[in-house]
Amino acid sequence: MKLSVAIAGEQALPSAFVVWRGFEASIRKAAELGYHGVELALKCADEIDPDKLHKWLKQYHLEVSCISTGQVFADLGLYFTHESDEIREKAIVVFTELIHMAKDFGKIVSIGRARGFVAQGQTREQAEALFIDAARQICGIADKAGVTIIVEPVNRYETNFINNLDEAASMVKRIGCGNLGIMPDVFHMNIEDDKIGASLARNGELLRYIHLADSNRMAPGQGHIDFDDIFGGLKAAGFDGWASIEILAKPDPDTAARQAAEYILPLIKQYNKA
Ligand code: LER
Ligand code: MN
Repeated sequence: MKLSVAIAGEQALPSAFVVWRGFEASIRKAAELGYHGVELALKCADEIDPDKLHKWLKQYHLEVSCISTGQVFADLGLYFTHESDEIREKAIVVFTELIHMAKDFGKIVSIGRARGFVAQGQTREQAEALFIDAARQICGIADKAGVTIIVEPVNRYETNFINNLDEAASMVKRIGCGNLGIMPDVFHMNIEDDKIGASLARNGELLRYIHLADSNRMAPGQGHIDFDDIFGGLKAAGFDGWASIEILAKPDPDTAARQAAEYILPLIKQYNKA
């Protein structure tokens, strides 16, 4: 397992849930703290110059773990359950560009809030059908590019659609694409799943990536989540992918990132030895 930290561009909204903003400085600081990679929270591919990104990653010996897409929803207002064909098609265009970028950077693209939700006046079946259709299109494009797509269950206060790992797993199986998996986020799991470690183990075959935060969305170690339970569940699942720190930048970005690295890096070292 390797550890990354979520970062975004200078202009990203507060809802980007990243520790640092500004790509070059974030990559440098992540390397200084011992992270192995950075997760890029992007709203579109032209937010970042690929040549500069290659240069900074090489200079600081870091990788991109994943491109995450919450801002496609939160900033651009695009999502896959929208009743408008035009909005859904725009969402697919933005995802297609991010998938092409991911060919060179991380080979994983997340579907977080851009999955959408069950809107008023829409039935759950209608929302599911729209999502399934869009997810199959996205996965087809990603498959040709050698990219994996991951669906993130998100808690009930943010969406009414795909809240826990069991729901994500049954949706992923219905969609039926080999390059589609799940990205658990333990902050959401702490609200929605029965037991975090047990749910990770039970859904292990579909885990491709994981977001780490504590119960209060502060750095791991600052709340009451049991990280031994999480690492035990991941071990039972045979997980060997990226864990990524996605937390509030409190008390300040540098402190939060340092607290997370100091708490999780030793656990990862131990995990990789066992
Ligand atoms: C994004 O990864 C996330 O976890 C969500 O809480 C954003 O709404
Ligand atoms: Mn998350």
